[in-house]
Amino acid sequence: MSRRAPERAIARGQGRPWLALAIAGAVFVLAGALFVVASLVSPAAAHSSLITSSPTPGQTVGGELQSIDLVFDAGVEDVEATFEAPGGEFLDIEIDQPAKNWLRLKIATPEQEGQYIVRFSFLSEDGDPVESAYAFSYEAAAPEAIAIPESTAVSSTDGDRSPSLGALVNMALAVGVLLLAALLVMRMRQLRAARTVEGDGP
Ligand SMILES: [Cu+2]
Repeated sequence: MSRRAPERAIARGQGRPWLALAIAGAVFVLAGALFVVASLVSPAAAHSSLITSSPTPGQTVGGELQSIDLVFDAGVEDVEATFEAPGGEFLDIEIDQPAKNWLRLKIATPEQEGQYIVRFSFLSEDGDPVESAYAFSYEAAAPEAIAIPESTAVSSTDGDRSPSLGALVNMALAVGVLLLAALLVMRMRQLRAARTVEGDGP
């Protein structure tokens, strides 16, 4: 009995490293594949949504309002927009796009006071079609709309200047998977060590 135990321990010790290596290898390959896929997919995965506008939704503005600015957190394409006056009449607009995430609807200063509705649709950076609308009020004597500083609009547009949330999530995922792999390898070693000791013992 006492002679067989060490033999068994050796036999196990020879078998386990392959299993541990195979599992660890598989996890590492999977982590690598995940990381590559995630980094390929993420630049196109941004869903563009409105982050700021001028006038802002619900705001009452006055003075010489000649443009409506919409700033998104990612680029927009194939933009369509309408501008509806208080009486339901659709006014002429000209759509300008100073940056890929920045729309400027050029309008004539409203002649009527009341609620105006801005409707817009576009293709998101991830290819999703988006439709949205908001209202603001115009009263000639009210303060003018605060223009969106160019730096705000352009810096929030540029995905290259700061890592996007998507990229951070991907990095966290990759680190998590690598950590799991490391833990797994450690656990396999512990188990093997424990079994070797068990086999040696009685
Ligand atoms: Cu989307």
